[in-house]
Amino acid sequence: MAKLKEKLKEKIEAWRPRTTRLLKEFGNVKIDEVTIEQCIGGMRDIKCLVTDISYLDPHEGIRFRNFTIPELLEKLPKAPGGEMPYVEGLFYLLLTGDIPTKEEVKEVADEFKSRQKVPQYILDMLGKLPKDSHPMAMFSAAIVAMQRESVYAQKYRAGGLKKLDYWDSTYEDALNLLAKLPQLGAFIYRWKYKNADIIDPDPKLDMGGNFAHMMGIKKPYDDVARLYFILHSDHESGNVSAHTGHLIASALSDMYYSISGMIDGLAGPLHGLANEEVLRWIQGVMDKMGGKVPTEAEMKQFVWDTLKGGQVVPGFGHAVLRKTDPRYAAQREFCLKHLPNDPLFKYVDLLYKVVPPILLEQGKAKNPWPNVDAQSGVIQWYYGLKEYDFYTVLFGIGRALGVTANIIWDRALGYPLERPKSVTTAMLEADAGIAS
Ligand code: CMX
Repeated sequence: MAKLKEKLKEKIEAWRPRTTRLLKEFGNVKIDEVTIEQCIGGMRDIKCLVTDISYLDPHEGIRFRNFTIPELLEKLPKAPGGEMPYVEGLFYLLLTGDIPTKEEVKEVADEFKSRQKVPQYILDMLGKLPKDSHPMAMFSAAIVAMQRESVYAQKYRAGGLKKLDYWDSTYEDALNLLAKLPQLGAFIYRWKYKNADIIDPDPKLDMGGNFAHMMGIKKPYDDVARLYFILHSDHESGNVSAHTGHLIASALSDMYYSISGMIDGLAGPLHGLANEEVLRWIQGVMDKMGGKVPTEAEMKQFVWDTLKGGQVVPGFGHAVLRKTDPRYAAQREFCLKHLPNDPLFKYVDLLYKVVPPILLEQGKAKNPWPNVDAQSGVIQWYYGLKEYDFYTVLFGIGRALGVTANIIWDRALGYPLERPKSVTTAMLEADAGIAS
């Protein structure tokens, strides 16, 4: 058994009694109550999911296994000659809670390399889709079409699999799938936008390095890829993509179904697609400005026009955060270091200045500050990835790291089928004392 899996097994066995005890001895303890506003309003803030992999504090931002983003970027082992940590090390941390050594990172990287080859039938299938299919639809279709590879589904069907062992073959599915996502993403990109001039994976490279190589983008794009995948990996369990993955897996659907579904949720403009929307919005402004950077007053007018047109300002606001997203801040720091004079960065920087006061003045958004998506397109654009409808695929590759880690733990701790209860409007009216 590989060392990571062995270590994970030990961690799981040590953790299980905590969950079992909570359920058996304290199952009736109340941790929250639900209002009508929460019931109609998308279940905001209701505490009804458990994960130990990341926690989102509204005023601090995300912690992965209790580490903030700056701590992670400092502590995780880095690729030689690069500024950013190995993505494989982040995955190790998400799964085990421990910062890996260089050797432990190498072991995960070797595992990924041995599993990275995407089956030819998937590449053939992608090649038959219409060229104007959205990259997220292609990505999701490719993942679900690989479902026949699921080790867990095969074992489940064969019978005799014990519930406490579900996590083991789920772990195999996670590694098999994660290892293939960079090639799948890069294939979609090169097939759709680069005349199907496909670049094969390089078995010597780590996940970020290999992705940059297959995309055909030179250094430091390998570091950009590492940064992206790490920043987007997890944001606790209640966001649409993570929650969708968890929900599907709770029916004991395998990793391929779960991750394909989570990609579909990520593809919404209120969620991961916002990074594409930000670029589309800025391009619209640039066209109107004939390419020059608007003055503050002009930019304010564009923002107000968007709001008055009934649209949201993409890249701003958040369902949980109440401050500037630390994932935004990490990317802004990267921009200040590597591309401070880039015109697009200047646009984004100007938006950082003008949008929050406008959203505050409008008085609707609970959080006027930028989220991860406000900044992420700029770096991609700068390094030559200008096809912005591809950006959410990058988010998806990263998010799969967190969602797969969560699903493995869901299975390890025996979390049951998810099944919240719905009520009718008449029942809510009765609760409110206004029933006719
Ligand atoms: N621009 C304009 N209005 C906004 C806004 C924004 N950026 N953010 C929130 N609002 C509005 C909402 O549309 C809502 O209006 P209505 O009452 O008319 O429906 C009101 O403010 C209250 O919303 P909220 O409670 O502050 O925010 P939600 O939890 O409902 O939604 C989010 C959160 C992210 C969907 C929302 O802020 C938004 O639409 N932002 C723009 C899209 C975006 O950047 N999404 C990416 C989020 C990060 C990610 O998941 O990738």
